[in-house]
Amino acid sequence: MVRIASLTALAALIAPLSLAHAGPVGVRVVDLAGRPVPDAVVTLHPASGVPAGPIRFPWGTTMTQKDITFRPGTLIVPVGASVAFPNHDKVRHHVYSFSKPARFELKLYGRDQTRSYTFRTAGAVALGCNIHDRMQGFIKVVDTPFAALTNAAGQTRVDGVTAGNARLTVWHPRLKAKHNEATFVLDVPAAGAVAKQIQIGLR
Ligand SMILES: [Cu+2]
Repeated sequence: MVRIASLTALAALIAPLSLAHAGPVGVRVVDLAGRPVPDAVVTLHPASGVPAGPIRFPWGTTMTQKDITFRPGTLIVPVGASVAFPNHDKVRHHVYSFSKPARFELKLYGRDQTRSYTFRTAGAVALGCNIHDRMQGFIKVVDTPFAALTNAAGQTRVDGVTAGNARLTVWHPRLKAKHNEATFVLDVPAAGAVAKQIQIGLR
C-alpha cells in the first residue's frame, strides 16, 4: 500500500510538470543605444531541465561558402551535430577554428566539394579561412532545443518552452562579457506569451 501511494504521489508531481509547455517566448535584443542586434543567439534552459531526446532545428546543419562568405554568418547546431561545409565558390577555401570547443581545419578544397565536422562540445566556435582573411563565421553549439537567432529587427521567438524558471542566455561575437555571453533569469508562465527585451553592450 505504501508503495502504491508513493507512486501515485510521484505521478501527480510529474504529470503537471511534463504537460506544462508554455506559449512562445519572444526576445528582442538591443544595444546600449537601443539599436536592434541581429544574429544574436538566444538560448533557454528551463530550471527543470531540457526535454529528453535528440535536438533538431528547422534550419539544418550546413555552413556554405559562397561569394567568399560563410552562409549563414551564424549557425546554431545541437551538440553532436555533423556540419557540412560545402564550397560553392570557384576558388578554394581552407576552413579552420582555433576555438576551444572545436579546434579543427578542413584543408584546401575546391568548387562544389564539401567537408564535414562533428561538434561534440557546447560553446561558440569562430570560423576562419586560411586563404581569405576577411571570411568570418560562427557556429554556436547548444545543448538545448530552445534556441534561436535574432533577425534584422533584433527579434526572435522560441516556442514550446517548458513553464517555470529558465536561464536565458544571449550570445553575440561582439558582446562585452565573458565568453561573449550574458545570462538572465526568466519566468515562463504556463499559459500565454512572454516578451522580454534585453540590452547588451557591444565591443
Ligand atoms: Cu576562403
